[in-house]
Amino acid sequence: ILIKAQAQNGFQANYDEAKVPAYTLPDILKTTTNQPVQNKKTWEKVRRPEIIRLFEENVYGQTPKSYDRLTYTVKNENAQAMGGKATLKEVAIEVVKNNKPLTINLVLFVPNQKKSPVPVFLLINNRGKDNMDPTRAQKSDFWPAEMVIDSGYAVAAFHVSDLAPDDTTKYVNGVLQLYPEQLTANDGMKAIGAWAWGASRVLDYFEKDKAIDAKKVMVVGHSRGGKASLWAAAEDQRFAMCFTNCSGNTGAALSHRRFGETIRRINTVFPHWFAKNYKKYNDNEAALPLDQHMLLAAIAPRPLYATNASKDLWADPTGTYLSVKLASKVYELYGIKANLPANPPGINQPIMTSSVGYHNREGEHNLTAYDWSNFIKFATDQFK
Ligand code: GTR
Repeated sequence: ILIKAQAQNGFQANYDEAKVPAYTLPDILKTTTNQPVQNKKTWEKVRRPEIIRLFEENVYGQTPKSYDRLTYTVKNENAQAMGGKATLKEVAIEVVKNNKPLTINLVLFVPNQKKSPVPVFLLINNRGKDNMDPTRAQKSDFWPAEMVIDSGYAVAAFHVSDLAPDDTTKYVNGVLQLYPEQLTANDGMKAIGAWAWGASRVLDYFEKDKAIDAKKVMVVGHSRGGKASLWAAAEDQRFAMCFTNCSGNTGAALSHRRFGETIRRINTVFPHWFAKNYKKYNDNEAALPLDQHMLLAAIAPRPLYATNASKDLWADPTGTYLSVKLASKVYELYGIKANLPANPPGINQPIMTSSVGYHNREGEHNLTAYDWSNFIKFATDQFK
């Protein structure tokens, strides 16, 4: 057994499975008043809304749903992009609330070979903007647009900084200007909530774009972006599918395990990501009325795919797999059996069922062509 205790910014992370504390997770299939959830009706009417409320109140904050106006401008269109394989659209999506505007800059490629409307992969881009270069002078496996187009899907991306700059003080300069009440509320949304909000506004735009099948929008995120892709898909049931890549703590991994990154560490280094209330759980995971398996379950019955990387123990691959497995119980209420094995699969051995999928890629914390090729395969299986 590899026993490694690594100091990260002065925080001791546990990487020893034997040192994972004993914990009891809240039961997904029991309501807060301890009633069993035995069918999808009770799930949809009672338990799922309860779970969303628990995450709003304790973790990601409220997500304001209303705005006054959404308009868009196609800033640039090129029907001969990617050597004629795709149509590029650069779209400025403007959302207005109380006379305050916010612009989301969307880069979208639609395959020319396919009959519209087509399904789309939407990336919440938390890394450099060069990863979503509309000119394609810069190409990156973080957003391998050509690969996705060649597979017959549209591919889109927006940058998180349009919604909330990823910075402990500057995060307020974005969506939060439209909803100032969020800034003071203990359950107000912060950066991760703002990014998820942005994904939903892009979906609002897709509903107006005839090239896109708005019933087949798949939201993708890596790491902090993967936390946001989960929250977006959990809250907004219009998303058809969710991909959460190496999302780790307060993403797809179980917090109660305290393996790798912990709540105290994430709240300290990234105080601008989650609602103020979440700080109550620093070194106090046992008090959480939830864990991340419940967030994953809130996506059911829509397909969900989670990943890890073998050298990224910080994001707790085992805790992520367990979370997916626990969430798969809810898919069973819909008659979709995952039958996931008790233990995580080996490295580079994806598991794809008709509800959930998972892989642990060899290598570092990143979003790569390997990850995307499995996303495409999983999506294609689901849409068959
Ligand atoms: C880390 C953070 C993780 C993850 C990662 C990333 O520093 O601790 O939760 O979000 O950044 O986004 O790459």
